Amino acid sequence: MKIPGEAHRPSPLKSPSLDLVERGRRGVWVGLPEAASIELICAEGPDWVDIDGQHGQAELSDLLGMVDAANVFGVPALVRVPGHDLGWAGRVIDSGAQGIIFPTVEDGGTAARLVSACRFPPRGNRSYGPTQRSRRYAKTVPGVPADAPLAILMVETRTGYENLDAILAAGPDGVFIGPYDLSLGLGVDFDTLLDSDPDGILRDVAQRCAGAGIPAGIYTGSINLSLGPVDWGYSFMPITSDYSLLSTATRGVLADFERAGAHA
Ligand code: 3PY
Ligand code: MG
Repeated sequence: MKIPGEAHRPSPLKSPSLDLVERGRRGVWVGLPEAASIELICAEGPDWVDIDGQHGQAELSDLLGMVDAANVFGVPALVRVPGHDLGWAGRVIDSGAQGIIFPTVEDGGTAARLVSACRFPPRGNRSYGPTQRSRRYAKTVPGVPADAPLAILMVETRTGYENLDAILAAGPDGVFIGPYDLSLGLGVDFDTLLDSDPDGILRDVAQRCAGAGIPAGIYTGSINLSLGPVDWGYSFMPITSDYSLLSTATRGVLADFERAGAHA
């Protein structure tokens, strides 16, 4: 019988911790469902990766290999889930992810429910399943596993922004702005929102998160678009993605080849 929390040969793989305040600025967003591409990316030393289960292609069964491929390089892996399904969320954090990003959180009740799903009792109501996999549980005593995974909530609508205080009151480990969705909701162009924050909403979110002692992050996807948010107090962001790296690198090589005069 499997003894909860114990293994004859414990895994040598350590679960890296994710510091969203001091080491969060050089994240990489991953959409392809490939452990091999995560491995290539993590060997270059980003601060963290996020496996995108909302708009990317990864399935639940891909996560174990993908998270391990990041962790083997000491890189923490987050997973963005497609929605607010708590069963799905439990399986994602059981796969060993260091944190979970929930999209489109719009009110305090939802925020509290999602944060609770990431914490074991008595802090929350995450279910304990040590008979399946034990190596990710820091403690071997059944019933007192460490509350490791970070619960990060996305604010990406006007309603979410209006309810920011209630969302912060749920005690998430981070708030993450989705500027693509938010720009649609606000009727502002994406680049303009990140460049100049015309209505001061991004600055306001960063300030209120700082007031609550909760790290603020934002999807930027590029170095240039990260400069404003870093200035405004955002401490974690993905500065590129696997999709973007592949397409820009391929475009560059094709253009270079043409410029070199070798194109048929
Ligand atoms: C958004 O910008 O809306 C996002 O969800 C980023 O992935
Ligand atoms: Mg979004």
